[in-house]
Amino acid sequence: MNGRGQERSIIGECWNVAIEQTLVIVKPDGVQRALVGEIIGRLERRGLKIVALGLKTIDAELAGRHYGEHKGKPFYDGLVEYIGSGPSVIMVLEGPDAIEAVRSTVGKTNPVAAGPGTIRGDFGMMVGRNLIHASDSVESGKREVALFFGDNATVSYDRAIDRWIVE
Ligand code: IDP
Ligand code: MG
Repeated sequence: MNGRGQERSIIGECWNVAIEQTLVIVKPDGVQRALVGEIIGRLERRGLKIVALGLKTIDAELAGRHYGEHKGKPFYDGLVEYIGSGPSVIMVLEGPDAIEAVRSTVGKTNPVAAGPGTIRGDFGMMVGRNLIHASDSVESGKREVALFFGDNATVSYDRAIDRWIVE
């Protein structure tokens, strides 16, 4: 218990803030440019917890399922080619309001419009090479985590620092 009569659970509610999971992909350009550590480090230092992690080349079938909402758009074929052009680092991050926290750390889709201090704003130049994917809603987060890692594949654990990050 946390002193307010609430259970201190890692997944659930803490002080009216939802503990969420989000799927993050360091895309092939991030891997090739040796930015994996930099990108994960920024998200980790913000307070997010890694609960699943792997390296994989995303084939066209998986890309089609992941990016289904973009089928038919002019950039779709190029997007599938880009995301499958080499290995990606794929992870599930967890934390309070994790969807919004990660999206704001990642920055706008087009790196040129992304603010300085964001991952895309600091390291990207073009929308078709924007380094990183992050789920855009709780619903898409759940769908994407299940798509890449299956059900119940995340690891539940406590870190000593969590009480300095989650009130
Ligand atoms: P998001 O990654 O910020 O959620 P979405 O609009 O969902 O952005 O687009 C998915 C991905 O498709 C982008 O991250 C980017 O890699 C690619 N993309 C989106 N718009 C364009 C475009 O106009 N040209 C080329 N690639 C694009
Ligand atoms: Mg999106």
